[in-house]
Amino acid sequence: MGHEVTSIAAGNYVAFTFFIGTMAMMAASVFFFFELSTTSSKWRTSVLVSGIITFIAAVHYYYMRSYNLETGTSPTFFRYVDWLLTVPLMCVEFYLITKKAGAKLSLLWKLIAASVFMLVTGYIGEALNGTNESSWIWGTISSIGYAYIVWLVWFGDVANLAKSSSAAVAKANRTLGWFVLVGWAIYPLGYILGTKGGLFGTPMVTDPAAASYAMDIIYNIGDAVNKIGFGLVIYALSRSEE
Ligand SMILES: *C/C=C(C)/C=C/C=C(C)/C=C/C1=C(C)CCCC1(C)C
Repeated sequence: MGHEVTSIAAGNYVAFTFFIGTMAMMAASVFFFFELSTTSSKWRTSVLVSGIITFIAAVHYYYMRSYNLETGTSPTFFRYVDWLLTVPLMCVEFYLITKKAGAKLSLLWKLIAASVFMLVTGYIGEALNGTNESSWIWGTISSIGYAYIVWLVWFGDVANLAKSSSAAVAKANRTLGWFVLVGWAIYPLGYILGTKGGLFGTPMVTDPAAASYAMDIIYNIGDAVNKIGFGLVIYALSRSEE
């Protein structure tokens, strides 16, 4: 512990963002869980899912922080396990808010399938091809899943159902849509900087250690913005509409 604390304090920015990430995710989980008791039953499951998302992330961040301190490398495996659990749960949030307007389970499965496709191909690119020039090909394949989610939320079934729902749901969906379009775009940026294939085969950061540093910091910022931000949009919805 003493050793861990000193090596975080000694200007290790990556470890510091893992540390802050752990704290932020823990604090957000406590907040969402405690607020459940004053949340109307209509929105309780949605706010609960917000808390589960940040809680799962808090546990992974705790592990990733130690992993990063002990090995000095990116915790790629834990990162993707976290995402494989939390991103489908974010898809569940879209399903839950549009369910009353008639969202079917098939829509939930479309969202989940697209997110798993995006993440599995991203993992192949990062864990198995991150140190060779072809990583950009996997990043591009992964982006197809990402683009499909953006499309569903902005123009597809999610958008249409949200529009035919209450004004509060329509507004929440638009805000969540911005998170998916802009907030989630932080991740491919981390991937471009952190893998050797970078931009169409050209490494953006040539030193491998610096590349993995850049990638972890960007992913950690992305997670804080998106997981906590998503949860707060759902929370605001639960407060604006009883
Ligand atoms: C809480 C975690 C979230 C919201 C993670 C989202 C991750 C992505 C949107 C990742 C996307 C990627 C691409 C679009 C291409 C390159 C590979 C990925 C997996 C980084």
